[in-house]
Amino acid sequence: MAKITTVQGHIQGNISEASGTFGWLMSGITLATKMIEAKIRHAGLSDTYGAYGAENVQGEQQQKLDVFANQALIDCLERRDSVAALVSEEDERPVMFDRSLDTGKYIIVFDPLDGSSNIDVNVNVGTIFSVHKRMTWGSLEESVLQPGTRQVCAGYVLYGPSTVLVYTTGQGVHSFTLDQTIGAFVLSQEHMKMPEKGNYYSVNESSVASWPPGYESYIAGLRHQGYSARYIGSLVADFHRTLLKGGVFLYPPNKQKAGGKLRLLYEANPLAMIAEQAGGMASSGTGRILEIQPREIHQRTPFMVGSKVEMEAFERAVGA
Ligand code: AFP
Repeated sequence: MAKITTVQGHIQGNISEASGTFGWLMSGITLATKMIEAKIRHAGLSDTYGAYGAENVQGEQQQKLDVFANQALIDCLERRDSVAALVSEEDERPVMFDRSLDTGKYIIVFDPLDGSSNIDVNVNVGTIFSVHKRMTWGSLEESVLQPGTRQVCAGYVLYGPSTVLVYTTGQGVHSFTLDQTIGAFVLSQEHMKMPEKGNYYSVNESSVASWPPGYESYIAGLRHQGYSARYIGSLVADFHRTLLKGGVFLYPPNKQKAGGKLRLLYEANPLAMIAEQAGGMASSGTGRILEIQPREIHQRTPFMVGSKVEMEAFERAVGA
C-alpha cells in the first residue's frame, strides 16, 4: 500500500512546536475547509446560492456561503485551546478567548470565502488563512496587529476542479489535494517554486485611467513583450495560477479605492509569504507587503505579486 502524508502530519514536522499542538490547530482549519467544500459542491442543489441579505464590515453584500464558511471556521477553531483570537473578514471585531499565554498561543486570521461574488456562476473560490504567534508582551489586541514578517504559517484552500491546500511555515511551500475517498488532504507537491518569469499578467484593467504613474506603461510593456492577460476575479485562483505558471497579479490603487481593495491581514500577507517562500515577490507599490505595520484588522493595501523578473520590472516602472 502506498504511504500518504496528510497536511497535519506534514506541518507538525515543519514548525518548531514540540507537541502536537500545531497539527491539532491545523486540523481545525482542514475540517472547516472540508465542510465548506462539501457545501460548495452541493450549492446548486440546496438553497445556498445568492445573497444572505446583509452587508459585512467592508460594506459588501454577504453571500449565504460567506456566512456558512465563516461560521464553519469559527466552530472548528474556537475549541482548540491553543487559539487566543480569531480574526475574520466577515466580523467587525476579533473573537478573543480568555486563555493564558501558555495555552492560547496563536492568532488565526482568515478570509473564509474569497471571491464569493463568483460563486453563483460556478467559478473557483478559496479560503485564505494566516497564523501569528501571540506576543508574550503587550495586549492581545496588539498581538493581532503584527506585520506579515511575523507570520508562523500562511496558506489557502482553492475550491476548484479539485480542492487544493497550499501552506508555508517558512520552510518552503507545499501543496495537498483533497482525496474525497478518504476525506484527507494528501501531499501532492513539496517545495513548490514559482517560475522566475511567466507569460501572463493579471489585473482588472477597467480602472486603468486612474492608476498611479508607471502602472499603465508597465502593463503596456508586458503586452509589447507578448504577455497574455488572465483575470478570474477570485484572488486565490488568480494567485494559484501565478504560483504555478509565473507572471504577475496586480490590484493597484485607483480613484475609487485609493488604498487598494485587498485586505492586508488575511489576503495580501498570507499570499505574500507564500510567494516569497516560492521565490517570488510581493509589493504594495511603495514597499514590501510583509513589512507593513498594520493599524487595523480590516486595513486594505494595493497588492502586486508574482515572479522575480516581472516584479523587479514592476518596481523599476513605479519607482518602488
Ligand atoms: P469578493 O470576495 O467580494 O468576491 O471579492 C473578491 C476580491 O476581493 C478578490 O478575490 C479579487 O481579486 C477581487 O475581489 C476582484 O475585485 P474586482 O472585481 O474589483 O476586480
